[in-house]
Amino acid sequence: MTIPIIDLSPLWDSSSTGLSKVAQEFTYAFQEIGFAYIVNHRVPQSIINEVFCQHRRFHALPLEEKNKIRLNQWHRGYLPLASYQIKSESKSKGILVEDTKVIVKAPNQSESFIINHEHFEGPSDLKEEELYNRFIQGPNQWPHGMPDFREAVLSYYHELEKLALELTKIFFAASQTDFNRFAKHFERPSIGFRMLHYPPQPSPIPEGVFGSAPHCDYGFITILAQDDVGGLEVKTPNGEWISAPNMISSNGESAFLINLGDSASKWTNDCLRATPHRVINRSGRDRYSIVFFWDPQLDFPIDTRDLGTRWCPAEQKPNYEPQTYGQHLKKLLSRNYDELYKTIDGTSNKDDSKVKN
Ligand SMILES: O=C(O)CCC(=O)C(=O)O
Ligand SMILES: [Fe+2]
Repeated sequence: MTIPIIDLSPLWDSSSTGLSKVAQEFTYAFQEIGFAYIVNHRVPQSIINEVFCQHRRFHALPLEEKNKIRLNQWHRGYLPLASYQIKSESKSKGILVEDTKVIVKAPNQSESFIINHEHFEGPSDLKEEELYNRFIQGPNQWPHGMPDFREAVLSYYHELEKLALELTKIFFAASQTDFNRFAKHFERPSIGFRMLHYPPQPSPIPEGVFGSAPHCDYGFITILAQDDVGGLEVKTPNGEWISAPNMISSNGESAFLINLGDSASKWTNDCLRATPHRVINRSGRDRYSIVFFWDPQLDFPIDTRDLGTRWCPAEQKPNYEPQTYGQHLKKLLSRNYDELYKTIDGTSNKDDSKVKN
């Protein structure tokens, strides 16, 4: 089994036939394997090159410098090497695919710089502190004295916002549902943005030690860029792990890898796959990747019935009860990061009442 390549070119002629052609390829990719490369994505290569250059600069800083912006309770900032261990198990169609408790023996062998969307949700008369106390809302942190870093990261981030919106339209076309009915839920999306550095894992690599332990992403759509070191692996439906290296398309541009998160899969009643993936850095070299998690607003209701009958016929009961994206995300994030939040800030994000519904 190989990871399909979706050429986005037909999308840019703005015709509905272009969109439906791409949507067909998207449907095939996400019914079959749950990962795809996208080419002709229109993100300038110069912006990709620059963000990777700044990515390396940031992680080359002394630990003391990076620790000045340690991850805070808003889940923004620097996450040191081996500081958290994945605990959420991965399911597909309700069946356990990765039993994390059994498989994972050590924290993830990576360090990250993380920013998220910066807007704040809530009534306009709420005070800033109250907005910050809402789940996952808060200010980003930036390394001091590195304006070029910030500029490169934000240029890339804004390009990926545009691309993610196009991918969302493809998702809706694949679901035979009018995107315009849902567009408002993506006006202030929940975005997670993570620049990961994986030092070489010392050989022999013990079983259960991963750069990134097997997991499914939590949200809607993920867009991944990586260097040429390799190490990312994707689990096919028949249980085989296949490698998903960086791909340079025929026009010389880096392709992106895309995948769906749990919430998108649940929304399609498990018809489109959220696929487990992992990183093991066996290369002996440092690996750098950038992950862009694009999700709807936190108050977005995930309800299969809203997608008409494309994924769940009217007479069939959906596999999941409706819930908001915020409820879904909070459950998964707190499972994996709760201890970390406590150790850094003495606070816990366990209190569900802070999720905005
Ligand atoms: O670094 C990678 O290639 C994958 C990272 C990943 O899967 C994640 O952060 O969710
Ligand atoms: Fe992931």
